[in-house]
Amino acid sequence: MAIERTFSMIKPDATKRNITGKIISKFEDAGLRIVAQKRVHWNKEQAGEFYAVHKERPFYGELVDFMISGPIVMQVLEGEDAVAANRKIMGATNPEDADAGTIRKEFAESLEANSVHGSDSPENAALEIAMCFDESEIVG
Ligand code: IDP
Ligand code: MG
Repeated sequence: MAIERTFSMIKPDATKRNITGKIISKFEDAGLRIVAQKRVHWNKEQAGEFYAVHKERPFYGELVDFMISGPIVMQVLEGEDAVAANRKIMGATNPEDADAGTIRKEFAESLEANSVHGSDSPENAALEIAMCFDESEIVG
């Protein structure tokens, strides 16, 4: 196993409910380190660009509107097998399918408002990190 970096976001449903600390604890308790972090409020263009991969899916418009409905917290997580480890800590996309103890099982409100985003591959992690952080903002 290698030390890896992945991109993570805490979504507007979670910032709204003031539970960012509870979510961040899940990453740290599992051994991932936060090596970059910032709170931002995206505009439609930024959210649309980030989720462009889902442009053809029926929920794209609603997803973009949800992602600009409040602030988000972006972070770079570092640790062993960070991409897969983060996906495991997050749980399944639909909270109804998520395992006990995962972030989405404990905190998500719905399939859309599911509290966190995490990169799904090392390649996408690199792209998403580069899209959202300058190299100088990442402090390992
Ligand atoms: P992931 O976040 O687990 O990687 P994706 O399939 O990449 O899941 O979908 C991106 C995001 O789009 C999900 O986290 C969720 O917020 C939203 N989403 C996915 N499927 C649906 C759907 O069927 N209806 C509404 N929103 C959805
Ligand atoms: Mg995804």
